[in-house]
Amino acid sequence: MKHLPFDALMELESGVIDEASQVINRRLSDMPSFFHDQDAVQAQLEEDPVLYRTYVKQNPISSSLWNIGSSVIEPGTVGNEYFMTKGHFHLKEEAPEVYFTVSGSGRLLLQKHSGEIEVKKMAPGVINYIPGGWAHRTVNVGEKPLIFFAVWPADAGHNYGAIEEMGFSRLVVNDRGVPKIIDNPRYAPGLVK
Ligand code: S6P
Ligand code: ZN
Repeated sequence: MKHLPFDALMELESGVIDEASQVINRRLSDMPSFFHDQDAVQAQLEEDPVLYRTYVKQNPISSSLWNIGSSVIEPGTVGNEYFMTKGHFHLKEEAPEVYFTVSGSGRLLLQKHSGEIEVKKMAPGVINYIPGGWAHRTVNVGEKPLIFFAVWPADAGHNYGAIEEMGFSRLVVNDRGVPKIIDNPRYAPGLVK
């Protein structure tokens, strides 16, 4: 298999990767069950805000071993829960990932199947290493977009179902303007491997 060099340009202001091969827009209606306050979800579904966008660039000439991408999470809340990504395990469980935050302020939730959880800060310049076997979700706790760059093995794949079923054991909520980590009352460990 041939692996050829390629370049990409990420606009630092917007997080957009030029000529991305895939652009994913996620609105509230794409993930209503992921938020704990279902009354707030119903109330905000009419407006159906875009929560985040992801730009993925694959080697256009040969299949590459790595995907590169960026994500832009808008500021805002559903009820008191900050806008966030769905979160996922990689289908290929051992596949790791690296995030580099360009701008904004966030939290990275990391959780293993065993329930072990860690919460990391995301801020400009911070590099987060996500080992294989840890589900990962990013949360924008600031007032402007949270923009980060990511690199991960091209064959990692995404398992969203496990997180949709069991959730993360912690929620990140806006408590009078301050981000707070609280227990998730709907956390259902053991439902899914
Ligand atoms: C891919 C990587 C990111 C996320 C993106 C959106 O492995 O972790 O590019 O896909 O941040 O999150 P999610 O959970 O909706 O895929
Ligand atoms: Zn990932």
